[in-house]
Amino acid sequence: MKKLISLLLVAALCLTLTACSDNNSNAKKTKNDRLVIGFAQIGHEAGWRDAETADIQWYAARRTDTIELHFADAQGQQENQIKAIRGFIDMGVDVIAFPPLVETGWEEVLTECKNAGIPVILVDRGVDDSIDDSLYTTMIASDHVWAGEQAAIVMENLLGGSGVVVELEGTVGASAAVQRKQGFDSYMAANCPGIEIVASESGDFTLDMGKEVMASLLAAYDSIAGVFCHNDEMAMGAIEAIKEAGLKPGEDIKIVSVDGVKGAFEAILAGELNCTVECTPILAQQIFDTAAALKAGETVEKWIMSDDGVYTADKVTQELVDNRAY
Ligand code: GYE
Repeated sequence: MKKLISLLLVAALCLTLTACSDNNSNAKKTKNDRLVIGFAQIGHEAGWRDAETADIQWYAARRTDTIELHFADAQGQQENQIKAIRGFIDMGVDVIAFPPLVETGWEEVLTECKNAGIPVILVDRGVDDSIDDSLYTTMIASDHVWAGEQAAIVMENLLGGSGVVVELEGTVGASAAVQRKQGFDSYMAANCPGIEIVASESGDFTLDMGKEVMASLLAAYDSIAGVFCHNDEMAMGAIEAIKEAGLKPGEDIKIVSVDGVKGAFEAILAGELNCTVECTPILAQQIFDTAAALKAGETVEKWIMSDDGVYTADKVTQELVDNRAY
């Protein structure tokens, strides 16, 4: 009898132990099981970038059981982005993501990422073509050359094929600026002999600079018929400068820009902006899904391209503005 009791006790103990170990394996994921991702943001030059940041932080904050986000703000300095990336390497994150402030100067730190075996996702901007493309894994971004071409086609129609045009460029050396310019200028050169681009200057993607540069161009040229702004923020500045010069934005001077932020749609409804070519900053889901795939050892496309639209006045309604996510 005693034997039987001890046998039963041992059996009960085994069952308990099994239950315990099962419990353990079902327990909440430990920290290391989470997708650890380092994001080195450029800074917050305008609403567009703030929307991108908010989307990423919001997305990660709702999934803290599976995602561990380390977010750095480089305050507009490439060297700070590089520092942040090196910090992520030291931490041993699973994936590093960042929008390269400018196209050049990344070889060294990208090589360090590669040597550490950490995949890199470029976000919203690219790096120079001459960089060995094995140094990054993929890019999640809009097609900026396409955006420039679309802006040129719309401008050509707005001007009826002839007139003087000026261009407000984005941050010097940023792929988003270089490629939008390339798309716009080459379309114009190939298709619009009657349109002359008389000036092209950087407004650094900001409203204040856009306004300042536009004011100086208005003082230098009195026959400007159109302005292509590399982002909506500079278009807002240009609108202010045009008004201050006693002219009507959208009528006396046609304005086409890029991004598709809510404020641009409002300006289109007000008749002060003629078109915005979309470039979505809502990239979080793609960033985290891609990072998870990379952590799982999957291969992904080299360029995950956003699906953007072209918004001329005929396509913009109050409903569209009200439902705009950014
Ligand atoms: O268009 C602009 C921002 O890199 C695509 O950067 C991004 C651009 C965006 O400052 O508004």
